[in-house]
Amino acid sequence: AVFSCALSFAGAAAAADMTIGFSQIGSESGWRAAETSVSKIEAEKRGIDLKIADAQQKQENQIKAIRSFIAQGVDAIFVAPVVATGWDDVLGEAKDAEIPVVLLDRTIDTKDDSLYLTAVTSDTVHEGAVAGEWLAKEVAGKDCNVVELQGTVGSSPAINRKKGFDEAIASHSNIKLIRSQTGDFTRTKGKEVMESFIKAEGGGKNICAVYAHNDDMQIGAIQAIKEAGLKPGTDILMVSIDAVPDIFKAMADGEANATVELTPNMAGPAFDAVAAFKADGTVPPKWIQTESKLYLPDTAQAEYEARKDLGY
Ligand code: GZL
Repeated sequence: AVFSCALSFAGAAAAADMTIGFSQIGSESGWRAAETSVSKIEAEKRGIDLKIADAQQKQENQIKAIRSFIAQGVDAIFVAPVVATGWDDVLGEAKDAEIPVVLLDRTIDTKDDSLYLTAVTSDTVHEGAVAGEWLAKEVAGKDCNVVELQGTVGSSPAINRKKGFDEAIASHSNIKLIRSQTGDFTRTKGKEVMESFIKAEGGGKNICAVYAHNDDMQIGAIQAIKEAGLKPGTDILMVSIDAVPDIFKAMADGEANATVELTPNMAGPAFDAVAAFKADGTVPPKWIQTESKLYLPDTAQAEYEARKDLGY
């Protein structure tokens, strides 16, 4: 927070005539849609020409988009990397063209962190830990079989949210992770996988909780649980991540129990970091971290109201 408000006037002026290419993953979740709409608002505020390329969740489309932005000679490139590996070559081409790259909301596996100026992301391991610690506290020592809906295979949030949750429940022998599968961060897949978990676990009676790596898969799971004749939020505890309006609606209806916030405004701090870098060479920290606050049903209605018009 200190860094981003240290933006100099020169930085603000530099922003005004910048063109930035944004290789966006797609619109797999409500959160992703909000990130796109918020990045447009933030660009508008700064007079930045933002060109967004939707990759339909395919890495090859992101690589094509990045190459096109390089050919256009944009001032900077933002990437939300759909998976963590396979970026060194194309980001090396951006580096050779002296175009700064900023990673948004996900990170990459690379030995060469000079390939990007900074990464604006939450601590996704911590998000998983917050979810695990909440569940441990909620069940208070009672036996609890958990099923997990993982995000996109190979993406940094899916890898890290699993890691954080596993570490948090490791010291609670009463909590057992009995099934874990990817729902690819989407409502449809989240529902399908939850239906298979319910079928495999005694019609759902054997399931005490669902941990979903994002709220969209959790909303699909809620539908599956209700169609199986069970009550999500009471028969089965529901904890997930993103803090999208629809999870707050579910909480207000007693169908979800906890969510961990992920701000959709990753682009704002990224714009400011690039503007300062362009204006006077200010090098930002390699990681600009956004916060991960836990939300419970007691504030659900107010949080729903606060988010419902943000383009989720
Ligand atoms: C996490 C972000 C994830 C969201 C999902 O930082 O990359 O991608 O949690 C989205 O909703 O699909």
